[in-house]
Amino acid sequence: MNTPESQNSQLHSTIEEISHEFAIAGDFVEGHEINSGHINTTYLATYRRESGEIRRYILQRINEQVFKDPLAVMHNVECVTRHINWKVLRVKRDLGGQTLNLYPARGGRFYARGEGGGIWRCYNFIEGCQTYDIVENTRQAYQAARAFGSFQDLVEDIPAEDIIETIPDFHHTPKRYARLMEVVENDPMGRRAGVEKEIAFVRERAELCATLVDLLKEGKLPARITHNDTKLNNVMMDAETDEAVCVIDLDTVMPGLSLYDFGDLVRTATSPAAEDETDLSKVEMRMPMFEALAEGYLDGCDCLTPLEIEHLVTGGKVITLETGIRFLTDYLEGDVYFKTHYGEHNLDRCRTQLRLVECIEQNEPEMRDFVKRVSRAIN
Ligand code: ADP
Ligand code: GN1
Ligand code: MG
Repeated sequence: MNTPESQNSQLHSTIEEISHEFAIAGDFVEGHEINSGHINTTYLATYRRESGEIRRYILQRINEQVFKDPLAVMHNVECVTRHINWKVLRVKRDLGGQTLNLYPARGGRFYARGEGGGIWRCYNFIEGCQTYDIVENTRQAYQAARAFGSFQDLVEDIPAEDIIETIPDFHHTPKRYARLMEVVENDPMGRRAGVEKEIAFVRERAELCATLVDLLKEGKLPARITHNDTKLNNVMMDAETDEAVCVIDLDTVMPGLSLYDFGDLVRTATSPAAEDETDLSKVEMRMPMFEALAEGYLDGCDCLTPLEIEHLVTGGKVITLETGIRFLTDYLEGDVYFKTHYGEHNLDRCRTQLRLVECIEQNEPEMRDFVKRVSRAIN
């Protein structure tokens, strides 16, 4: 029978089996799934060493629907973790003392093939920390932004040719827009009639989509190696002090624009509403959070050009619109990309994003003024 107990013991044996592929010492104690990400399958596995010491590990299966070439993802993650460990040692950046490390697997690789051929990897569990889906105070906002800013400086000198573009045009917002319009046209699931308002909202902002990509094309913004998925729950924060300890989720580290990285912090750390909140009156631009983000990012990152700083707010607006577009596209396509937990999940997510775009538009002059003031104070 498929009871919760039997499901649990099945999960345990899956986790134990895959963890045996990696260089982990001791006996398996327990395991469970972590559900905060939208992409990979993530398990926490606990082991007891001979000495009695408890050690925890993250086991993760790369989502091959999203990452068509998982070994290229592993190549990038290996390169980035090695580079960061080197830099932390040589340049002694204060990163709270924990970095992300891959555990070796059989055959000298850093990945193992699970049942059905899936690619798994194993990381150290970042201890004493937690992730947040919603920022509770300005200290968390500042800390998260400073960590991602300092991550930008850490990866800045990875040679671009060492990194594979695992999802081409990941943050090419005009292409995301064009794809949405294609799906709207084909309407494969017959869902279009229910989302005309959202489609119109996006259409009205077609020009905004190209703003940053155009500046890149014109050579006015630098192409950098960036994280590309700087949502709030991709940074581990000390559970007692709220200090940001370690940036995680390195799968999308690729050439990109720093403004999308700052922007995704604005998208995920300014509103008190969950990404899938259905009461849109709760979506809000909290200026103190935005201010803490701008201060934190600028404190963490030394490499930004004046034009990048000038466009920090644009970054927030564009990626929030882009993420709304991506959720809407996935909804119209039948929920094939993001993990969803109910039928209209992607649509609910899309609506909070579009509402937040409006909130950013309403607060834009104030946000831009603040960036000007804080960047003058730093220089
Ligand atoms: P996804 O791509 O699905 O978002 P993540 O790599 O972000 O996958 O992992 C999902 C969640 O698992 C994170 O939000 C975090 O809570 C937890 N997690 C991932 N890696 C670690 C780690 N090394 N230590 C502790 N928790 C982790
Ligand atoms: C996904 O993997 P996760 O949950 O950290 C997505 C991001 C989106 C985000 C929206 C590889 O991030 O691009 O902005 O969901 N990651 C990928 O919440 O597509
Ligand atoms: Mg994640």
